[in-house]
Amino acid sequence: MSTVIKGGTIVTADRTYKSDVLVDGGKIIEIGENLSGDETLDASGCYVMPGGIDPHVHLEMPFMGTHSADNFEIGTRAGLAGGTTMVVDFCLPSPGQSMMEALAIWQQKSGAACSDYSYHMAVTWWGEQVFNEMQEVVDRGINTFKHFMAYKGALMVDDDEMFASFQRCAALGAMPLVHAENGDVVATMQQKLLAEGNNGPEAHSYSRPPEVEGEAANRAIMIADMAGVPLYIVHTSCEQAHEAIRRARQKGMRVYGEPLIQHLTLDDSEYSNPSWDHAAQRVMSPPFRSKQHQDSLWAGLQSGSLQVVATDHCAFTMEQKRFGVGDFTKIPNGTGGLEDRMPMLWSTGVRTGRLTMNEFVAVTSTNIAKILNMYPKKGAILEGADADIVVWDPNRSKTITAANQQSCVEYNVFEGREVVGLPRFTLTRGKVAIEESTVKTEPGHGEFVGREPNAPVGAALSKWKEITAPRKVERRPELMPAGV
Ligand code: DUC
Ligand code: ZN
Ligand code: ZN
Ligand code: ZN
Repeated sequence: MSTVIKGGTIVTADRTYKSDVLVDGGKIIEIGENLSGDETLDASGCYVMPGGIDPHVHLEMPFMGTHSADNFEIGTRAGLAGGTTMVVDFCLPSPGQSMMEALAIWQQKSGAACSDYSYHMAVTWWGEQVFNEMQEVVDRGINTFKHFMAYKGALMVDDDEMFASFQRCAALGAMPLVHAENGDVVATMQQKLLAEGNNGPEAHSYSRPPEVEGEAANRAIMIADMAGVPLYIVHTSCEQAHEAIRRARQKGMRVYGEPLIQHLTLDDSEYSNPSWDHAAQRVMSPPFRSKQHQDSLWAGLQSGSLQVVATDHCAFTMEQKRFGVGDFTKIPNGTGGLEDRMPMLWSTGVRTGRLTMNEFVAVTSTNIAKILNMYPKKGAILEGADADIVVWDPNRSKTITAANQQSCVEYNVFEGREVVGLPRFTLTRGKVAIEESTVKTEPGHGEFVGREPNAPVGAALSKWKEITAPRKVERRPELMPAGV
């Protein structure tokens, strides 16, 4: 059965034009005037855009003694409700666990996904087994490897491990991702704050200042350049990390930065709220920053030094957050955002004039589809592309509230925000999953999206330079120190 999206204005990362879109068999089969199909979706007054891609989510992830509350079914439904048609989750082997074993667990968890999905693989420990398995992971369509520079004693990898893994990525044509925070400094600051009696959620943000993130971002960039590999820095939240990315890019390095919608729109005054629950709900890493850091992130999206807006969706219930009463280091780190990313960015970005509509599409969908090597299957309104489409009504509005959200947690960090700009329809591979406030999602409809290596083997240079092989210098015997 074919579907025609009629009377709308197509908005892509490149251009804006009036046209109909004909969809069949899960794909866009024609773009043109006066098209007809078995079913017609009225897009008049709407923008027809590539569905959003959220490249940073944690669904049902084991973490900090519990697991994140939204599973793949709930998380992908929340995404679709807000115009996001694909998510990329992090497959997280526990230290010592085989990547293949972890992948099998993730494949089982994602079986009920309502939209398409992919994975990044995390390198949480290092050894010959990991080195070998990375090839198998790439063969299974996963071309990105995540490294935690924080969470000491748990997920964190040291510099020697990171350097070894980055070189392996270069050899495989894969790209490393980093969570950039200096885990040693964070651990020391946490102990100091607790010893001084600072045990509330506000101390979480004191233990992870912007310098901690800037230092790690700089370090990861230099190590990536030495390994000759591009680098993607997740949840870039502050000027210090953004500055490191800008400088690297100006020098010709392929370094990408990903601000979160939370860091763009919520600031560190949230931690001063007199309610413990309110502050703890907003505990995530990196923490929310001051207004100056927000301005820096917006400027990065506008100038192109930052390329992607994600969520790091990692929702915990109040019961889980309260594990940290009396000790902020035990509050599970994470906030939700999957359902709200697109409406919040439209409202605070496009409606304020900070982003054009085309830039909105670029940072919510097209840029990451290219970076992850899945364009134009995803991230495009083109004939032959997957029909992952959002028909965006710029005049639909709502007040965000936990009472009406898809996420299973009982609060929302954007509670009370008025958003203008919402999906009229969200289509996942041609199927209407959302029609205004009616949810028609199908658990299990989602498919895994495999991604080829980004670059030919050994060619994933971070910048255009020849890496010179070490050359031993021949020295004249009479100029050698005596006795050698
Ligand atoms: N930060 C969070 O807040 N949650 C999940 C993992 C992370 O790095
Ligand atoms: Zn569990
Ligand atoms: Zn992280
Ligand atoms: Zn994350």
